[in-house]
Amino acid sequence: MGTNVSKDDVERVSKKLNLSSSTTKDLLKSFVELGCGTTITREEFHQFVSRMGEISKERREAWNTVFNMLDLDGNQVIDFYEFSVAMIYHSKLTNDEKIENIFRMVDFDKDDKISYEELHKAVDAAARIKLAKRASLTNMKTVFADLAEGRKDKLNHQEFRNALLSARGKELLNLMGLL
Ligand SMILES: [Ca+2]
Ligand SMILES: [Ca+2]
Repeated sequence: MGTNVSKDDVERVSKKLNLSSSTTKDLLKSFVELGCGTTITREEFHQFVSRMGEISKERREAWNTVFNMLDLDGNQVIDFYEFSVAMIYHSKLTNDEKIENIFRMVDFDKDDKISYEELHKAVDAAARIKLAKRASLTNMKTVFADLAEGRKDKLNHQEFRNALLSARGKELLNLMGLL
């Protein structure tokens, strides 16, 4: 099967994510097998997810949010790099890279800050697709207040990084199924 992903894009993934050429090839193979050409559109993403089982309306909305989270640059398609980040999430990334990617995933409006609403939206979506425990959502306000040390309604890069490295932050990552 052919691919339209350019050599440069493949090299960028391999370099940026520090992957061996065989790992990169395997990822490219999975990407191509999704049959999406160079990028995955929102509709293709939904089709792919629905192949994994029946999708209720509520879950479709949650998957919409997941799509927004995977679309790190917010250009409405998932490219090979964004796909690779998602696929190797648990194994290959350093803590620093994970935190950087989580920041970009949760910053839905791309204003370079994380608000309570954004964090809640991310955890809620994770709960709906069963990555997170729903019950824990009730105290998200407290969690955010703790992360922000009660000082702010939005966290910038550095504050988010520090927050995620705290015990509360680890709890949050756990909650989102990201640890
Ligand atoms: Ca994108
Ligand atoms: Ca934001």
